Amino acid sequence: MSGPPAAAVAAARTALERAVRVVVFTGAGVSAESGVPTFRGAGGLWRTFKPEDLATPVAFGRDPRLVWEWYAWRRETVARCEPNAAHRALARWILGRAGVTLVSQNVDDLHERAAREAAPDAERARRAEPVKLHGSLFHDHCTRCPYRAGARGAVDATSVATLPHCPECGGLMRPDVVWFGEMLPARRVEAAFAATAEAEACLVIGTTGAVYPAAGVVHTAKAAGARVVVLDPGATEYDGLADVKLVGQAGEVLPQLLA
Ligand code: BV8
Repeated sequence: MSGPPAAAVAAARTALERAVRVVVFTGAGVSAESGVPTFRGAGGLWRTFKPEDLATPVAFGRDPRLVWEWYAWRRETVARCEPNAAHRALARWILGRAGVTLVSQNVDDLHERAAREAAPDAERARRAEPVKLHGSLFHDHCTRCPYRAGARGAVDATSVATLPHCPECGGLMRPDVVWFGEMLPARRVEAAFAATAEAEACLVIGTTGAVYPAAGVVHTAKAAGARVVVLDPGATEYDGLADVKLVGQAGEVLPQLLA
């Protein structure tokens, strides 16, 4: 795919350089070139699986083995993937300037991995780590007590008894992601929308903008007067409010745009 016209990239770069505070909002598309399936695109997860069957508390209550099998498969798939040129260009750019808040819908931890690769230490890496609105594939939390931990080892889904259980209270563990019909973590929503309300530019990468309340981030930025730059090879819900639309792949365009 040939990239966006140079004039569009220049206009986007100017919008980002002029902004003291920037919000970057990402979706599954930023990880597509790493081999992580998107949700709605060709080969997208929702083409094969129905979200209401797998990504809701009701589905988990109905058949926790099926839901755990699916998350274990996604975890193994993502664990074999590497951050791509888009994740890396973003991490370098954020560490190289002030005033950028990265907000992501992704649960694949590839932004975190790129931040840790790019930063000299964990402390500084945190500046390039995203506000994770929808959680992480690589953490679990107890369905009964506040216990939460990094995912350990393979999941044995042969029976409910073999599924991960809480070492504190014996309750059934579940993936630490936000399912449909569930509230997002309040502190993360506050952090994302606080940064958005005062941003002069908003860079949107690889999202259809169809899932709320996360999708509201870009509308809030626009309403606050931010210049909106949308990078996506396809059509998105944000095209109508974009000041600059860059049609292209994140891994090809971001290294140019953020150089
Ligand atoms: C809630 C974690 C409240 C789990 C996810 C308002 C209006 C309508 C509906 C609602 C509304 N408010 C709430 C709802 C209901 C619902 C919702 O939004 N439904 C939608 C489907 C209509 N929202 C909720 O349920 C939310 N909770 O509202 O609670 C509440 C609760 C209780 C009581 C009262 C109120 C919770 C939503 C969170 C769900 N969890 N993920 C998991 O991953 O398993 S959502 C999940 O899907 C992702 O996190 C992400 O958010 C979404 C996928 O979207 P994208 O990332 O955009 O991916 P997609 O495939 O769509 O697009 C990829 C894009 O990349 C494409 O544009 C493509 O062209 C592009 N691309 C492809 N290749 C590249 C590329 N771009 C660049 N480079 C490339 N190489």
